[in-house]
Amino acid sequence: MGDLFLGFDSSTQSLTATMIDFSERKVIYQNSIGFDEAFKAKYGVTNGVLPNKNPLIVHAPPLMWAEALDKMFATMKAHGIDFSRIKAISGSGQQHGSVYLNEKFHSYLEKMKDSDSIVANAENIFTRKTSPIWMDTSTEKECEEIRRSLGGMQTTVEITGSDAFARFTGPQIRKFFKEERVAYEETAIIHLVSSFLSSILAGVSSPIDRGDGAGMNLMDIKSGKWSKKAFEATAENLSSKMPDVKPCDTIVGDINPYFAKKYGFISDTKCVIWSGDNPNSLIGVGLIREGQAAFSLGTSDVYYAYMKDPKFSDKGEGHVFGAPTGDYMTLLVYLNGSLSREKVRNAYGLSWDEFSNILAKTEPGNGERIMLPYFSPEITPVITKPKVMRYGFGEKDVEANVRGIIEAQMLSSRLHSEWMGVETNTIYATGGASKNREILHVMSNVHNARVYTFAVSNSASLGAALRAAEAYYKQSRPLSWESVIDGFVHIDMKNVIQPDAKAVKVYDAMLSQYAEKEKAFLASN
Ligand code: XUL
Repeated sequence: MGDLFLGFDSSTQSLTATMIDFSERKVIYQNSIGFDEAFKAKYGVTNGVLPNKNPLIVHAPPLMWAEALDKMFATMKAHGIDFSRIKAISGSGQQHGSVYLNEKFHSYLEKMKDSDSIVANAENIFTRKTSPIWMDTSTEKECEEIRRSLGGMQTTVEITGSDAFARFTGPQIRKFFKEERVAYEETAIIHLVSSFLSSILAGVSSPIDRGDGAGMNLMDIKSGKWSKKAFEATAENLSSKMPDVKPCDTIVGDINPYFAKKYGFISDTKCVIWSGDNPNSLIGVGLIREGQAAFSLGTSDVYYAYMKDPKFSDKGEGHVFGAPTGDYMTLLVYLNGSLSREKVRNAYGLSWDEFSNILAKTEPGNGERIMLPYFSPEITPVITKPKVMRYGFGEKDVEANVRGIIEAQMLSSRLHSEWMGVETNTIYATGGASKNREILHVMSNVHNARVYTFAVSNSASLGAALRAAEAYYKQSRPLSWESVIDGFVHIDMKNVIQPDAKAVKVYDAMLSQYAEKEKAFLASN
């Protein structure tokens, strides 16, 4: 029996816990609590978020995230978990979401130590009752103001690692500052989802980690410190409201006595700073070297990679975040992921098997037919007025549409990741659609890379548990990241997909055609 470490993932729709036995190199417990199932009646959420008349506004109740943490511990206790063996805990938060608190947050955390409820004394701690999250797109105006004040898109990217994006925290803070000035002035602390939950767990207001801090348009990406210029571009007096930003291996403190007493933790169980879900996933899928990328095919598709030194897109595409290794990671988010694949499948009444069969029997390159797959608004590239474009075929041609959407998604990920300047030879495919091997063949051929799949899911909470272990051991005997992840990342070696040289050639030639079509569409849209 070895040391145990616990990792959480507080995502949009659920809280997941992953517990590992570090010396046995095993995940020994996994569980998820869906927010709707557990809290719909109390908090009124649907898919984890609050309904709003304005589709651009997407908020969630922050106290629900804290309550879920308590509920998870209670569930684990009921499952017979021995909390006294857990040495350290960390977690992931959905990135960009923000929590606005007044001075009473400190006394709330203090009082919690002797309380038996996580919600007691919490009703008056928030200056913004609900938290804007990453799905909120209501801050385009504030993005433009921040961008302009920082000297344009390119300098915004070079200072903060990303252009100003609607879902990023800085633009959300600016909107609050402009629209609710009194409440903004009453705000003493602005936390991310990650640092808010890190605070609850440790019983003290937590710093923000450098990995997640990079998703705010407020941090200087190269120094890993807050950017004075970005603060000034965002809101008055912001520096007094922001927690410190700290490296990803920071130990925030010992566990909040509230949890120690209620669940039987030893009092010096370490709370390691929480990070964003994407930096944690980087570790959870084992991306610790250049040339490796991961493609998560889910509701939105996310393409991300480890990066040694920061490089920036001159078109403002994608993001550079801090990696838990102390280096960097890059990320592209596509809103037209699974939902768009499903739209095509449903339009022709196909099963997923039939969809795959069409991919298997049709030729790479789709007979020079190209689709631009903007079924809904898109982030990469930014499309606000969605439209599906079909070049050389019509809506009725089932086969061309099926191959068209998958090739478009893969060509777009290659095109828009070129600025990362990394020759990708390995892609780890995760997410629901990674079960579809025909989709992975297209991925492999478009990127000319080997594609691997995984036996383990929940990469963000696993990554958080591994980060907890790394930070814990660093106190006495630092471990290399190779040895931290060794044995935890289970790649399915029997089912590796190798690129096919002929198809690779077809896609090499098709890339510039795709880029031209996209450019023309963007110019006219
Ligand atoms: C990343 C992003 C999402 C959220 C989802 O920039 O917006 O991946 O982190 O949890």
